[in-house]
Amino acid sequence: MTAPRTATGGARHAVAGAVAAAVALGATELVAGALPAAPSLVQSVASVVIDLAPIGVVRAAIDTLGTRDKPVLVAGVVLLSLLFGAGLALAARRRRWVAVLGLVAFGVLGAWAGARPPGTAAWRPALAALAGVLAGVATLAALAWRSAGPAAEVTTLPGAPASTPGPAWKAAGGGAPSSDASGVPSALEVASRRSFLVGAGSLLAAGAAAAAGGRLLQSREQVSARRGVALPRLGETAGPAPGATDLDVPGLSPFITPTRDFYRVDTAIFPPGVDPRGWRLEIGGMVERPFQLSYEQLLAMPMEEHDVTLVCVSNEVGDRLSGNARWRGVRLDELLRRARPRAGASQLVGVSVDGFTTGFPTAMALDGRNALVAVAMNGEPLPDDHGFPARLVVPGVYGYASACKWLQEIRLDRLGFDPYWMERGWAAGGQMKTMARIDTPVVGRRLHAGKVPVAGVAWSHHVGISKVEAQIDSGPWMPARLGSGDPDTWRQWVVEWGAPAGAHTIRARATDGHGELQTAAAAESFPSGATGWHTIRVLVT
Ligand SMILES: Nc1nc2c(c(=O)[nH]1)N[C@H]1C(S)=C(S)[C@@H](COP(=O)(O)O)O[C@H]1N2
Ligand SMILES: [Mo]
Repeated sequence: MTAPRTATGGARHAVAGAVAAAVALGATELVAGALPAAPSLVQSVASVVIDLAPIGVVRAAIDTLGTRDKPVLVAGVVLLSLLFGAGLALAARRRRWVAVLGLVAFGVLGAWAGARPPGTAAWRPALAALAGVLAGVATLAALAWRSAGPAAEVTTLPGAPASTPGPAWKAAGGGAPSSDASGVPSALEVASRRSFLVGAGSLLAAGAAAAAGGRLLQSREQVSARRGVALPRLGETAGPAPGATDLDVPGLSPFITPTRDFYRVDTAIFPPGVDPRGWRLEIGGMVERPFQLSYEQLLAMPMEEHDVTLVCVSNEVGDRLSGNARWRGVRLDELLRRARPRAGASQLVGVSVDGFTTGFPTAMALDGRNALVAVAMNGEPLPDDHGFPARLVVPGVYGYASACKWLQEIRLDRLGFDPYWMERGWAAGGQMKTMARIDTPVVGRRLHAGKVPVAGVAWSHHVGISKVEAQIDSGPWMPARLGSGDPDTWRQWVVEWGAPAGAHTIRARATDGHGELQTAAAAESFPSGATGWHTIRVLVT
């Protein structure tokens, strides 16, 4: 073989390998989607990456990518798989069993990752992996192994010479059947390359379609699991009607965050997709009378609805990892009274179906605040992303310590137990810090001299906001007009600014319901939540 042909062959094998990996992934997704309660193997492998990655790396990823960390991780797993496939096909040019072995190893990894969560039936991920291995090997065979040479491939392309009048065809001198010394590809080579690319392209499309179909089946399964969920009607509705209290300022966060815009932070690649029929909530641990509730029993209990602002402890000053929703659910203190916590049960631990845990002082759940086991958000059953079928919502406590999604157990424990993020160095307790955020103007956006509203939201830890002030450059602090709200929600604020041309610094600070001014001391989010006055620079022209 001449050198140029070897290079072409190498590229072909690499492409064939990458396509084989893509088809293999597509097949696993399709089979996983078709089987009830089977996990996506791509998602499972990504979960392994999250679990095994050093905590600093996970933190850095969340810091830089925010809520996009998961799509990026999944894309990374897919990309690495394609590279692995390409490398494998190259390594297997002379020994095909190397590729078969590599694909089998790939499948075993996927099956293992898929079977890791406790309670998963191992045969389902195994079956999905097997489909992937078979599809991968078949793809490699079709693309890289089937033909002995270009002549064999060209016959698969009917009418090839007539339909390939491209420049290469012309350069080859009207149909010379072999490469000439100048390295110009022959007609047969051009035809065979086309046939290869068409084949590779079609298989890639088939793999993508299989993956999309699998995802669709999986989401259908989750939706059908939730169908027929009838939420009980409330006798009275707490709080003002959604939107009624909004200060009308363009660019300002609405008082109630629409569910689709609500931030999402969790360790799950995709939400677990809980089937409410088999789901039970257990209230146990250090209690006199442990008990269990089915979804129906939970829904039959007296419900309350409250507006509560959730904040993620990873929210740096000015970040958007917070949202305000109308939550409906059963009072946590009622459930605790029924279970009767024992002396020394100083921590309330939330356990998720995916093993994630939260924990905060039991006393906070019993001090009269509106802590809920929530089943609905903004008038709808909780979406999968936000914890279906039930989650904890505890005013004034950061999400990592309290807001357990896909809740499976409320376990009373001692303070010595470290929940998921505490085990990884974040502070115990989790009480929220007072914060004022400037939503508008937006840094980098062009501003015209004249009336410019400065507006945002401010929240405090179950104490509420009594005052927000904004300052332009080193001018006086100007009190903001406040929107309504209660101790457990953020409040919108706005200051009308007559903006002169030039570069300006805008600062905002809040005072809580006890009259305490938000600290100016800047601290990053780790380990107990960011502090400092949100400060932005804008240019007015
Ligand atoms: N099961 C589970 N629940 C969880 C988490 C998680 O990783 N897994 N993350 C917590 C964190 S850190 C936050 S800030 C909130 C976010 O809730 P949201 O995604 O509904 O906004 O969920 C909490 N509950
Ligand atoms: Mo969080």
